[in-house]
Amino acid sequence: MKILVLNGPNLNMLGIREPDIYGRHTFQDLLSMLNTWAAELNLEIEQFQSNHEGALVDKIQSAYQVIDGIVINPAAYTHTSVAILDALKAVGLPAVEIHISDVDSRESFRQISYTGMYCEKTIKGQGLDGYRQALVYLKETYGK
Ligand code: CA2
Repeated sequence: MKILVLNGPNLNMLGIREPDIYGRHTFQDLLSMLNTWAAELNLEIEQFQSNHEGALVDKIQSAYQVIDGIVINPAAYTHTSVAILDALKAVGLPAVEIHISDVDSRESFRQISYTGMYCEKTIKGQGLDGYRQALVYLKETYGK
């Protein structure tokens, strides 16, 4: 089973600022953890991070018919991007949205999710473990 793991803008800065919200692990730590979890779950993963909306749209489109599921933290684009929502709809793959922080207890603008309107599950406020939970969910629900 092949999973595309997508991270949106500024997540490459993890561990550098705002540790009270996003923790002390770096983005490189997250990439390593994802590789470890994927190996444990016998999943093949492709990882991609971009600060650019169109690059994320292109990557989602490239998953069409070659990827079995998507784990996405669209970061700030969660709250603004109809383009990413439409790309997810276009490829029609099972998708899980993840947020490291508990967006529901933050500013009101973070409580709107366009991308979540497509995703079948949203995991929030679980720290980096949320990514592992998303992989487990896709494996248990769609694993082959
Ligand atoms: O909680 C999450 O995972 C978010 O998707 C993170 C986004 C934020 O815009 C969403 O509302 C919730 C922000 C990612 C930026 O990450 C930073 C990392 C280090 C320092 C500052 C920001």
